[in-house]
This record gives sequence, C-alpha cells and structure tokens, in this order.
Amino acid sequence: MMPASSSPARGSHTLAEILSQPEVWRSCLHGLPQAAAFQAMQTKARSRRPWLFIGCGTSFYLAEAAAGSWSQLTGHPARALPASEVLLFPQSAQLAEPGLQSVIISRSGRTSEALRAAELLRDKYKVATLGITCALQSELAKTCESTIVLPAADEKSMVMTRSFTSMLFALVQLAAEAAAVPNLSSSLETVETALASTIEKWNDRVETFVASHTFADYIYLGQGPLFSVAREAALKVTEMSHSYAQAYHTLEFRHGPKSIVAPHTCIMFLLSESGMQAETEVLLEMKDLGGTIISVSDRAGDSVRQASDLLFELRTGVSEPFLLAPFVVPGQLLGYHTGVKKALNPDEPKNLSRVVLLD
Ligand code: F1P
Repeated sequence: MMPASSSPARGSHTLAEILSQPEVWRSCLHGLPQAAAFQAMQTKARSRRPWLFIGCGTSFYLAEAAAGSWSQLTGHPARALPASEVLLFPQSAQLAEPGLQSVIISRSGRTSEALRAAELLRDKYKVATLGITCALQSELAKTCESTIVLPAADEKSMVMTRSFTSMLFALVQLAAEAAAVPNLSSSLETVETALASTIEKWNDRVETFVASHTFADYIYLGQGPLFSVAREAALKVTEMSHSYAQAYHTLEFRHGPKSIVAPHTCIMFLLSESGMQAETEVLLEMKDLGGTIISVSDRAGDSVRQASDLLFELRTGVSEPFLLAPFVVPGQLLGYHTGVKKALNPDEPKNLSRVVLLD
C-alpha cells in the first residue's frame, strides 16, 4: 500500500517498488520450489560442480552476491563475472572448466552482453546455462536451457530494486534447498515479516535523515557477499542522485581510502555476523575520524548502537545468506531520497536506459 504522506517523494513508482519488496518476495518465492526450472536445477545444485554467475550492472552485483552465498550454503565453488569479461576474456573466465554450470542474470532478459555471453557458453563451450529474469517470453529464456522467471518482481522503473532482491533471494533459495538447509521456509517468512513490519518506518527515517544532512562522499562497506550488496547500494545513490559513491571490503577501507573521512562523508556499514567484531572496530575508528555512520545489522551491539548516526536492525536471527536482500533496502532508500532532495526524479535517472542494447 502506498503511504498516506503528502510528500512529493512518495508519488513515484520507484519508491512504491522499493516499499513493495516484502510482499513481492512472498509472491515470488513461495511457489518457486514447484517451478520446473527450479526443480530441474535441484539435482545439479546438489552434485559438486563449479558455478559461474553472470550479469551486467546491478545484475552483476547480484551475480557476485549469489556466488558468495552459493559457496556459503553448498560448499561448492562459485564465482561471478560481468558478461563483458566472459565475452572479451574467455580464457581468464575459464569457460572450459569441466562440469561448469552457468547462471545468466538479467531483469529484462534483453541485455546484449548477457545474451551474447549465454550464446557463447551454449554454442562454443557447451556449458549448461540457467537463466533468471523478471521478463516473460524473454530472449534470455529462448537462449538458456532453462530459466527461472519472476514477473511479479519486474519494475516500471529504470533503476533495479525489487528485481535485484527477488532474483537474489531465488538463487539463495535454490542453494539452500540443494544444501537441505533446515527451516528454509521459516527463514524466508521471518525475513519477509520483519521487513514488512519496519520498511515504512525505515523509509520515514531515511527521508528525515536526508533532509537534515548534506554529504560530499558516499562510502559503502561490507565483507563476504555483503561487499557485493555494498556495491549495489553504492550504485543506487549514483543512479538516483548523481552522487559519487564507492564500495570497499570493510577492513580494506583502512588501507588508504579512509583518508577522505570527514563529517560530510556518509559511511554505510553492512555488518555481517561472521565479521562483526572486526567490522565494528573499523566502524568505531571511522566515527573517531568524524565520519557520519549508517549501520545495517541484524542485531547491533551496544558500541555500534552508540556510534551510529542512523541504525537499521532486523532482529531476525536468520543466517547470513538470508540477510543479503533486506540489507540493501536502506541503501535503496538513501539513494531515492537523496535524489528527491537534489530535485531529481529517480523515476527517470539521467543518462540511463532501462536496457543496454548494443548493435
Ligand atoms: C542490467 C542493467 C541494470 C541497470 C540499467 C541498465 O539490466 O545494467 O543493472 O540498472 O537498468 O541495465 P538487466 O540485464 O538486468 O536487464
């Protein structure tokens, strides 16, 4: 439901799509295990083989996050590449790896680089191809052996938000089913319910925070698969507000880039469970340097709570792969409201096209 607020910010389809994520996840994921493509992949996902996740832009960061959570859940080797690397550097991409299974990710199912990568894998390297898209009757589905389609997650917007989180959740669910992760459906339900109960409050808090702060730099930090979620969050503030943003592995930020930290530096920490202690030490150090701290955590410790200028907690207790999707939501909202504050229209971002089609 769209909020009743009269704020002009709330009239856009991009914001509506961001706020719709809990219910869209529910409608996309709960029927997924019965889908033919999902079932076809279960056997492959259970047997040990290398997996290569491929995408462009947001869909590449999705590929990275999916690869990281795939290895966490199944213990099988998984990696991610932009489609351009598959096309231009096939040797480095190791496409002849025995038993390789590829996953080509594309919201539109039309991106030229993604389609060309799928064709190269299928025709030249005889690599098995699974597609995942939000578009019905897509070119991608015609190219891949099987394709997972999530039409409920598609967007009217240029910028990918719920398509990113829904396709990521679908791939996490595929890995979790293959790994026979216990209480899978309850974990999904817990995350959907937790976010549904708080996303409107998050939206209000981000809008208020953006109204009272002006930043020169945006930094997004995460370790493990959360690094790829940080990269996606950084892309959102760039796409929707023309702000320059950078993402780093949290502990890497100390090794030089921290030199820019000042009060006008907005630093978003996506805090993992595995690396909480080490990541918290970086957070406290950046607070001492004068940075403005936004923290996203499942459950924040006291020191994080005290040091954060803005804190988002889900309090689900689920394992890390199930937190990747909801952890990008604060970054989506920050990008959206920053764009509106700069009198831009996130529904029609400058210089962007919804699909990159090459001649
Ligand atoms: C990939 C993509 C998007 C980006 C923009 C242009 O699209 O790069 O990530 O936000 O929409 O296209 P797709 O292959 O996932 O449709």
